[in-house]
Amino acid sequence: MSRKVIVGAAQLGPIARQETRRQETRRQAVARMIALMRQAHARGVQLVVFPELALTTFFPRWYFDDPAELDAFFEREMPGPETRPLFDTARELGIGFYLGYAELVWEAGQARHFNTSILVDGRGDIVGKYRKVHLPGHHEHEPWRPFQHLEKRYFEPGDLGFGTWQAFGGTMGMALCNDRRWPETYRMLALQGTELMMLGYNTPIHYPPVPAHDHLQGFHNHLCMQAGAYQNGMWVVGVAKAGREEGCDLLGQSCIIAPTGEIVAMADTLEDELITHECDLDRTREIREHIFNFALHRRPETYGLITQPTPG
Ligand code: ING
Repeated sequence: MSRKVIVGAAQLGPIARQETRRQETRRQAVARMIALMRQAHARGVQLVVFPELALTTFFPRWYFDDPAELDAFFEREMPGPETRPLFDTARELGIGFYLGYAELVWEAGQARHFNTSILVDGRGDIVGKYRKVHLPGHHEHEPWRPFQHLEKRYFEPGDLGFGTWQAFGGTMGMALCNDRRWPETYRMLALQGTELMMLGYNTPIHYPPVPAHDHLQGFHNHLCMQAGAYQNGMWVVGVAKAGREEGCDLLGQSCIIAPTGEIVAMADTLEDELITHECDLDRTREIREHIFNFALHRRPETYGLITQPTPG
């Protein structure tokens, strides 16, 4: 009997920066996400995927030297007062979700900051957590840029590695934004049996270091995810925070990609938008048992360089 899971990619439009009214921003974002969950329920969806940093505006676009101002964008507990309605709705509707958010956690008396995602099941329980491995951007304030991309300053590299979780009838994997550009992300998850990889992204159209590539952002976005899906025989769900957010144009084109690399559903607005697809997890076998049968065809003894520290 085939294992089909109806997946919803819940793209979000811009989220304003209202750091003076922290709760309102979060509450507004949560209310928008709950509306998308209810839309998803009406369409038989079992798993909803939200974007990266889905509770606030993409704050790494600014330089903050006041730690308190920066920490206002982070969640100290999950669920917390403003996010608990998401979990309650998951339980009410029997729908699971992926949520990207900024995680502030105290460990051994140290405040740790991560760009994090969680996987929540249809009972409203957290079944998995991932912390972003590939942090793009820069660490120091670079005033020459029209906007900053200070993920290297505000987040620590993820310390949980690439994990998988048994949920929604199959093996699920998570990633975040820039991770989707690195082939290692997909291969690490596929080697652990991932059948569906989900990720959120906040991708500015303008890339200050190489503006000549701005018009290629959409192409590169799909190129990476379609290649990753095909070369690893897995479903890939990529979900944008989209639109003009605080003056910065963010890429949309959220999509659901089959193990063949085909885009089977794509958003066509830059706002809150739900796209869905019935993903047959057994279709991963057409790829993983043939063209990319790892046991038959891979030659890891020749790949040693890939795990060596980057020279230079
Ligand atoms: N954003 C971007 C991403 O990897 C970026 C950073 C933008 C890289 C444009 C290259 C080009 O999609 C995040 N949040 O990683």
